Amino acid sequence: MALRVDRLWTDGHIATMQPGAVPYGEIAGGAVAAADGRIAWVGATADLPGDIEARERIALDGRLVTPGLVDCHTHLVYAGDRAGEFEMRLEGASYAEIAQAGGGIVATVAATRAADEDALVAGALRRLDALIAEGVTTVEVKSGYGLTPDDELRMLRAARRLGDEREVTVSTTLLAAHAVPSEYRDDPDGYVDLVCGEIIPAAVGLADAVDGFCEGIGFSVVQMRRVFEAARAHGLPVKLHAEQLSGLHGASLAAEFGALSADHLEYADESDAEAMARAGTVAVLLPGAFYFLGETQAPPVDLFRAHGVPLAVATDCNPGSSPLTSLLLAMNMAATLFRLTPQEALAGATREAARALGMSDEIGTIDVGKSCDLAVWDVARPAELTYRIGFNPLHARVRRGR
Ligand code: DI6
Ligand code: FE
Repeated sequence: MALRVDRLWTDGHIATMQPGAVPYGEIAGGAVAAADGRIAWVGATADLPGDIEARERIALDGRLVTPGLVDCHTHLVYAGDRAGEFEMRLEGASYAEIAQAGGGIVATVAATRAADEDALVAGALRRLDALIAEGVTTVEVKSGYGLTPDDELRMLRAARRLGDEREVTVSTTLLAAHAVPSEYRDDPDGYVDLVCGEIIPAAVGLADAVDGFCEGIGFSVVQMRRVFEAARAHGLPVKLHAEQLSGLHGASLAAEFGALSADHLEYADESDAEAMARAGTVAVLLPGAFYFLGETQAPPVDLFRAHGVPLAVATDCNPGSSPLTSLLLAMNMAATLFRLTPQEALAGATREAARALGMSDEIGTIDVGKSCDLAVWDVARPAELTYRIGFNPLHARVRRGR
């Protein structure tokens, strides 16, 4: 019986990103076919079944094809900006000092609470469009600038709407445990009660996961344990901002709860790496925040490699610590600042980012049966995606076969 497909791309240089002995899972002179939005066939063009019937054929002329990029850690939805704080930091104040003085995250909270859902969507779309222009087909979006039940839910609804407004898959994360809002300044545990007792239950159905900021200026390991227990009770997977500015072993706590990922990780140690490896928790590296805050302690990539912890790379796009809307630049920074190989950087923005979202069955590699999300690039070699700084070689982007 003839193989009937909707679209057939031929003569591409395909980086399937399938794990194995072949770097990048490369297929020279490759072809990919899409049927009903899914990958129906992938292999060498010369090996295509002779009776394949395609409604549309597209010759790629040797262009590179990768899985659509996956940005697995963003805070795309927020209002206002923090350029003034950037100026303060350049005049000598630290990120933590600004946060303690009532700036930082809580400043964005005030602006976000004042914005309605349409305004949040409109602001986020500008940033999302920059990601999409570079081949991103799946994006994770966190709440965390509302910090009341209504404001957190409004952020999640805005995040979900991004997926209606654009051809992109959105994974939503409840980050109510991002900062203690000013009205709870004298009762942080009271805020944790609110997160566990009200906000998490209300977010079921709107959030795909629960996150927190485990830090001296955020929440302690003891407080995060309560948040994770509430998430577990409501059937939601967890992830955590951990060891960004200090080593509290939040990454080990995340691993104990079988977290999808632990993110940042500059101050993680070997015990954290061991725990993450055992749990299959992905290390999401966020070089944009490291760069923008002028940090000097890089995450222990060698330890992660030694223990077999999967490595992902994301933008952490947010107004305070990483106003970055280029996943390609994050990949370049992961290589230059954290010494990832170009192959690790591309896997980190495709296969491992998909794993960090719990979406490995659907996206992240070019494999038969997965969603046909592709990026076609005007470059010859996969390493070029990580090599250039501030250059966008995207030729075409395909989501669900279209
Ligand atoms: N760590 C970060 O890098 C962002 N959130 C977090 O927990 C920063 C968010 C902000 O400064 O607005
Ligand atoms: Fe973040």
